[in-house]
Amino acid sequence: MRRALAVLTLVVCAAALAGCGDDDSSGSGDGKDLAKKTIQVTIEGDDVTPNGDRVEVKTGQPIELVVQADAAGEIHVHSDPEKELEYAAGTTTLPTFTIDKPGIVEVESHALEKTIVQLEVKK
Ligand SMILES: [Cu+2]
Repeated sequence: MRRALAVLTLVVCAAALAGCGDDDSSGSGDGKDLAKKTIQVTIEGDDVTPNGDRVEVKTGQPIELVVQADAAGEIHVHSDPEKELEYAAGTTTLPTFTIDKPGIVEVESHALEKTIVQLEVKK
């Protein structure tokens, strides 16, 4: 399972060059050495896992949502600016994003009216 996900991540990175392997880019330096935080999300009917759990991340840390769903839908990230990330039926690795401000950022499914995770963003 774990190995399969690692392979999947590599494939996605190869396909979407942006956002991956930018170690030598001239970024702000904030979050540069932070490991990517991958959050597995499962959506089946009206059930969402995780279901409102707190997940600690750091400002600037790359966050990746891997969604396994029985139907296509959309995830809403209450960051600033907000993000709407679409997923397909099956397994979808959503584009990696970062959050620059400390605070609580809710990740929701509006269609299901559920909070998936609350990102607890710390400096
Ligand atoms: Cu929302």
